[in-house]
Amino acid sequence: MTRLTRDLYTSNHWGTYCVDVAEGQVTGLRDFPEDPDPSPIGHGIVDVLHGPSRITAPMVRKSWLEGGAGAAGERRGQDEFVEVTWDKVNQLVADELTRVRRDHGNSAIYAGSYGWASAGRFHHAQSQLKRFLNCIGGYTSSKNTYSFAAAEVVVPHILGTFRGFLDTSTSWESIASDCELFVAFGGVPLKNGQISQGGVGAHVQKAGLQSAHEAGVTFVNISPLRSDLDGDVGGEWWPLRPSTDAALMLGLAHVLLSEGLHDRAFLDRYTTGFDRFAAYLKGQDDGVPKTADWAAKICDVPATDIRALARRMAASRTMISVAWALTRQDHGEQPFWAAITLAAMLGQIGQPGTGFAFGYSAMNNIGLNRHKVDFASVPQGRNPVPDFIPVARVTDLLENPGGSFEYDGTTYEYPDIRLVWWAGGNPFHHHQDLNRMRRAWARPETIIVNEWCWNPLALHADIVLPCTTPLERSDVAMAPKDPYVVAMDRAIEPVGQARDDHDIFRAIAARMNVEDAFTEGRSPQEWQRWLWDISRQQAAQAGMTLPDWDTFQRAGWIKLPVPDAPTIMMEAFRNDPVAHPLATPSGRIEIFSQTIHDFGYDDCPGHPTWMEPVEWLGQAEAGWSEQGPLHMISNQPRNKLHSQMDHGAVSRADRPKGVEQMTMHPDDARRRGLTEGQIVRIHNARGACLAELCLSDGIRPGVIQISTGAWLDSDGDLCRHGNPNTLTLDKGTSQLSQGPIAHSCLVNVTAWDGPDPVI
Ligand SMILES: Nc1nc2c(c(=O)[nH]1)N[C@H]1C(S)=C(S)[C@@H](COP(=O)(O)OP(=O)(O)OC[C@H]3O[C@@H](n4cnc5c(=O)[nH]c(N)nc54)[C@H](O)[C@@H]3O)O[C@H]1N2
Ligand SMILES: Nc1nc2c(c(=O)[nH]1)N[C@H]1C(S)=C(S)[C@@H](COP(=O)(O)OP(=O)(O)OC[C@H]3O[C@@H](n4cnc5c(=O)[nH]c(N)nc54)[C@H](O)[C@@H]3O)O[C@H]1N2
Ligand SMILES: [Mo]
Repeated sequence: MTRLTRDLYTSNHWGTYCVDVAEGQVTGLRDFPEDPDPSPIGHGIVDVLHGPSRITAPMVRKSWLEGGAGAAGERRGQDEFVEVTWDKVNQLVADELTRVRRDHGNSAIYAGSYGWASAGRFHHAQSQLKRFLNCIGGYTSSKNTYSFAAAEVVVPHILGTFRGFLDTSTSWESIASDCELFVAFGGVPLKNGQISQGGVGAHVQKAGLQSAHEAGVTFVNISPLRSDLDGDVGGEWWPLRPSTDAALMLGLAHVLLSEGLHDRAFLDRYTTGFDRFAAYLKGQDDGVPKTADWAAKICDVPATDIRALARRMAASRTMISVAWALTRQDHGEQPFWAAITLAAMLGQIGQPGTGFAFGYSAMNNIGLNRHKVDFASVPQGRNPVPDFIPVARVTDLLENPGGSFEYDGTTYEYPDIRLVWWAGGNPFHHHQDLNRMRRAWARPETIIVNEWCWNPLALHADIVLPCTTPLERSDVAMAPKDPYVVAMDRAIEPVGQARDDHDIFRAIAARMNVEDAFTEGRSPQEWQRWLWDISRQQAAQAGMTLPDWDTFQRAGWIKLPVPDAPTIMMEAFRNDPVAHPLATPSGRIEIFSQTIHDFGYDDCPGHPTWMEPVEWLGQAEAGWSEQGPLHMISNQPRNKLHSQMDHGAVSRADRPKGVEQMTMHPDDARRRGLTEGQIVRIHNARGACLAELCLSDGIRPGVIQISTGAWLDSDGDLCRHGNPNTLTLDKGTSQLSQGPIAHSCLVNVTAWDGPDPVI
């Protein structure tokens, strides 16, 4: 290949960068010139690529190596690892897969393997893992995400599709030109807009928000955190009690109904079931009218403000945004259903700048005006194993083989898992109640993990297969939700003996006589061209031209054209609901869903409903400190993506004392005799973690905030490093969706008088 005369590029979920290399090492990343608001997150990779936490050779846990499958159990996370050759590890893995399949069948392999891995169309860890396992008879899989499982299941019943509308959010241009009032449940968190799955060329959220502000849009930030709305746009802050948004929305809806401010014509033409919902609002079913006063008591915001906001919403061109976080709480289906219903009552859905949307700035692509292109992805093949779990039910799966669970109207059974394989995700980051998960994790006979760094997942595996990072392999970042397509250059040789995930699976496939099925005779380079050629055809169908592969490689990146007109969600449906019906049973917005009603779930009735969360501040329960419980918000970190590069410089810079920082209101600190900068212990019946205390009046009293992402560092049930998932509750949102509920969590906070945490 001819030497490139251009910059080297790398791309990941947090952005595109130019790579500087000297003597075979990455010396730094430079911001992508096209990006007006680059994220610092990417720079976190530089010092850890070759750092001490890098996994440089295949490793097997001593107890597993000596005692065989089933011998590691409780010793996971404890006994040492032994370095082995690739030859040896490949044989161990092939033999173990053969044993498990022969004795227990393929359903005994759990490879739901949830997680974000890295950007890159070919080297997508999960796709490679699943493709490989499908070549040998399949695996137990997982459904939905940790991001918004409740919405993924409930919204299709209401609107026909969730993803379809997530992908067509009304763009910022339309908000700037046509919105007057932007009501943001969970705010517009710019920290999250740094990310977009599969790659980002230019970050637009800050500019989008700013332009709307300059155009005169008024923002209302309904959130326990003031910082969920950028201070530059002003706006009002409504610090409601966490996990009560559904009640607030019902209160707003009741005002609209009782004052006749709802759009009856819209409801008649575009929705079904409003009367059933209205009966509930009026209290005809349960004797409790869902008035502003009723909502005020639950949410702890003044009833006069609720009434005033409802009237303003009806009198203005209003956009309602619901943060994805609202689904990650008990009954997380309800805030989204209630928000859609509220927007339907306002009658502005499908018009410029108004209606509703799911989570502006949850990622860079929400509100970004672009064409969606169905770029090709690695074909995963067919999985003949029907068994699956809703993704967040993984501990239940391991604890309860043969047990049953409900999901979207059907009863299923948990298979008996003997082998777990994770590639490209970190359950010791993402799952709730990690102490409970750690105990369940001792049950499978074998745990295999592909990782590049010694994070807690790798430390809890039996067989660790060292993989490359994107900087050590070539690929293409083509994210269907971003107009930039970027060549991901191989900047350096693989570190140590690390191999690409594809290559790891190829070698094991060879031992199991399925190499041809796995590779189809293509090299990684040939696969990438293949993906490119199909994507080129798909783009052409969408009216866009991708250059040929060689031209693209010479250029390093391209930008696809963006639409001339702003995107307006549900415009076609609004214009003609008969010609463009929704994919629901009625073809309309289902404010009442007969389907869900008929499932008979007491925790998810047939219309938006307020149900008390299992844990929330409205609860008077024993077991909390004298000062009362605190509600813990464990939201996304601003300085990294989840747990990735937590050991890198960017993440560590925000953590001068080594432990994660936690924010508390000064009044709560005073009541507990705590002072700024002190190390505290956050605890409840499920576990504990340490944190450095930061004080701020930008948080609702009674609430604390600690970002996710700190690598678990367990001392019994205490995490010395500040991982909040030692505290969160592992329970499904409801029997309908079984989504995770990290944000519904009560804790105590007390001074830590133990030794300083050593990380
Ligand atoms: N308390 C609480 N918990 C939460 C949340 C919350 O709000 N609060 N949010 C939830 C949400 S929305 C999500 S999406 C999850 C995220 O959870 P995850 O997606 O599991 O978190 P990541 O840290 O991104 O994990 C990705 C892993 O892939 C590895 N990796 C990167 N590139 C490669 C590669 O090329 N090959 C291989 N084999 N591995 C690679 C990284 O080192 C990392 O360990 O967390 C959830 N957990
Ligand atoms: N920098 C960075 N950006 C990210 C990620 C990351 O790890 N780092 N992760 C990405 C991923 S995978 C996802 S899914 C998205 C998630 O996007 P979101 O779900 O929007 O992310 P969160 O930060 O958990 O929550 C947003 C805000 O909701 C508020 N909130 C929490 N509970 C409540 C409540 O009960 N009511 C109200 N009104 N507000 C509440 C919190 O104050 C929080 O700051 O972010 C993406 N963006
Ligand atoms: Mo997510």
